[in-house]
Amino acid sequence: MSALPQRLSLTSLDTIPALFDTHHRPLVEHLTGVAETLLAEASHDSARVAADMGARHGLYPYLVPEKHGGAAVNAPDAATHVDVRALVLIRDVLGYASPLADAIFAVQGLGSYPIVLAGTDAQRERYLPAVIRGERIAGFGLTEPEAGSDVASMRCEARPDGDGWVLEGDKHFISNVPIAHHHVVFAKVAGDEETLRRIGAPEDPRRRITAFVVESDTPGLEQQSQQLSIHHPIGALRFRGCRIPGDARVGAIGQGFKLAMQTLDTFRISVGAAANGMATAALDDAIAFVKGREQFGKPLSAQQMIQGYLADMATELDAARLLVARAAHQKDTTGGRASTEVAMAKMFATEAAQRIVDKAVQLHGGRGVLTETRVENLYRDIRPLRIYEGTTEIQRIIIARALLEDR
Ligand code: COS
Repeated sequence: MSALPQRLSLTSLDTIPALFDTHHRPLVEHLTGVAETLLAEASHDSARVAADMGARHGLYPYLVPEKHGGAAVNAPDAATHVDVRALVLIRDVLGYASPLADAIFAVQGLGSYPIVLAGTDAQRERYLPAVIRGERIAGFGLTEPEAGSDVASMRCEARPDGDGWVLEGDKHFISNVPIAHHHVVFAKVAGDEETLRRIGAPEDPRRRITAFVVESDTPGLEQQSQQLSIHHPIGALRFRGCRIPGDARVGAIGQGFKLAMQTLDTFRISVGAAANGMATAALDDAIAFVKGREQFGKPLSAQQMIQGYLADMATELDAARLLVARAAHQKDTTGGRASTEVAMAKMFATEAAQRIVDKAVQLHGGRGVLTETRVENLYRDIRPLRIYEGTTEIQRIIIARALLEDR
C-alpha cells in the first residue's frame, strides 16, 4: 500500500486557507494521522471494520452539531447545522485512504441529519449520541426501484394504524443495509380521504412524503444485500406490513421531501470532496509510476505528452477543490440553501475525478487494469460518485433551473 504523500496535506485547507477557519487546522493534522493508519491497515474490504474506523478515529462526532453532543462547530445555527467544511476535509482524506470507510461515514451522516434537522428531543437523545460513538450505524432510505432521480414519484406508503404507522413498499440501493441499525425512511402518508384529512395530509400526493426512523430489526422489514463491483455495503429494504410506533415519525407530515433535499444539499458537497481524495490518490500513483517507468530510453516523466497529462490532472483537481471549498464555505457561513454552488461542486469534482483516475490508469499502461493496482480499484471506486446523491444530470438541472429563474 502506498505511503502517505506530501500532497495529502494539500487538502482544500492548504489550497484555499481563506475559506477555512482556525479550528479546521487541528482537524487536518488529526486527519493526516488517520490517513496514515488507514493506509497501513491491510484490509479495506470489511464494512464492519471500516464502520468502526469512524468511531475509533473520532470522525462521527463531526456529523452532529455541538449542541447535540457532536463536534460540528458552526456559526449560523448551532443546533441544526453541521460543519460542512469539516466534512469536506474528512471525506477528502477518507476518499484518499479508504473509499469504503468514506462511503460508510457519508451514509452515517445522511441517516442522521434528518434527525438533527427535524427530530424530537427524544429522537435526538436516542439516536445521535449512539451515532457519534459508532454504536449505531445509520441508513438513508430514499431511492426506490421506480423512483431514483424523481424522488417525489416514490411509491412506499405509510398508513396510520392506531397509534402508529404501517409501512409498505420497497427501497433499493440503500447503503449500509447489511450493517445499519436504523434507517431514516421516506414514505408517502396514505389512507382513505377521511384519514388523510384527519392527519392533515396535503392534497397533492407528491407532497405527502414524510420521514420515519425505522429500526433494522423491525418485524415486516426485510433487508437484502446487493452486490456492487466495489467493496460497499448496500442493499434493498422490503416493507411488508411493517408496523412502527407513532414516535418514529421525523418532522411533520409532508415535510419529508424538503428534509431529504436539505440533507442532500449538505452532504452532496462532501461527495465532491471524496472524489478529490480519490483523484489525489490516482495522481500520486501516476506521478510515482511515470517517474519509475522507462520507455524509449528515458522515464515516462521526461516525455512531454506524459507531462501534459499530469498538468491537466493537477489543474482539474485544484479547480474541483476550489469549487468544493466555495460551496462548503457558503453553506457554513450563510446557513441557507446553496443548491447551485453545491450542484456545481458535486458535478465538477466527480466528473473531473473520473477523468483523472482514467488518465492515471492510462499512464500505468497494462498495469493499470491489474486488480492489484490501486488505480484499477479507484477506477471502480470513483464511478458511483457521478450517480449517487444526485446524478450529474440532476446537478445540471439544478444549476440550469437557477440560471433560468435568475434572469
Ligand atoms: N432545500 C430545501 N427545499 C428544497 C430543496 C433544497 N435543496 N430543493 C427543493 N426544495 C423544495 C422546493 O423549494 C419546493 O418547495 P415548494 O413546493 O414549497 O416551492 C419543493 O422542494 C419541490 O421542489 P422541486 O419542484 O424542485 O422538486 P422536483 O420534484 O422537481 O425535484 C430534484 C427536484 C430533481 C432536484 C430532486 O428530485 C432531486 O434532487 N433528485 C435527485 C435525488 C437524489 O439525489 N437521489 C439520490 C438519493 S441518495 S443516494
